[in-house]
Amino acid sequence: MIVLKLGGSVITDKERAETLDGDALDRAADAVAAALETPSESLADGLVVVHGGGSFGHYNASEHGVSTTAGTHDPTAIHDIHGAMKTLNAFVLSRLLEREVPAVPVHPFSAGHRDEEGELQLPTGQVTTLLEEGFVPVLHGDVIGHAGQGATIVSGDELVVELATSLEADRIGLCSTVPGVLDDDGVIDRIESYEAVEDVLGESEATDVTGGMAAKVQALLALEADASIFGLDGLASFLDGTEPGSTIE
Ligand code: IP8
Repeated sequence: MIVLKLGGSVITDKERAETLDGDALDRAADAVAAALETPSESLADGLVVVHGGGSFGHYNASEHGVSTTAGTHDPTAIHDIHGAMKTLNAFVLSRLLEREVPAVPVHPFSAGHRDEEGELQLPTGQVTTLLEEGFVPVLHGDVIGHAGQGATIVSGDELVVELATSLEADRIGLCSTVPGVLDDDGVIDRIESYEAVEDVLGESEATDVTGGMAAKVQALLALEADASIFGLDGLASFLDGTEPGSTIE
């Protein structure tokens, strides 16, 4: 099976609070729908989609001073952040449903937590059951209960890592605003270690409480399965079984 992340910056306008990039989301939904119509081998056991926050979660999170480590006990902050993410999730679901993709929501706030060490604990029984029943579960970066901290942010990237590990994903795809991890010569085809790319990895410029490309690459390197980072132009070919963009081994 495939775990696919649609970056928040891809499907939203990250410069303007709570603004969807409808055209980009349509293109992503078209690619997913087309791939599911004639599934490649790695799609035979299903697809889990995770989307990030973009302008829907990060503004609320930074307004309330909440990050992956700085928590809140303010229920209003939790409602604001979770509410924004549910709004974006509803947009993603409806664009997929319009194309007859059997997409259903799984909200991390109600499914998991962080323990005292800050480790994400995410039971996945609902996701596997939904997959086996032919659905496409759609999760998203969220706010989540955190022992000793109230609630903190869980990024879509963390969810991807957790899901890929516990569901033993065959392939992992991160659809990003860039065509891959870039150095001066363009897209880096294969990445085998963090040290090899450390110098070229920058931080995300727009409001982002969960870290940029460096954090993504580090997390993906730790995974058993190969992961690909690619732009929207590469999504259809990734779902068809090729490795566009950068492959993190
Ligand atoms: O965009 C974070 O998810 P990400 C979501 O995948 C929130 O980092 C609520 C800020």
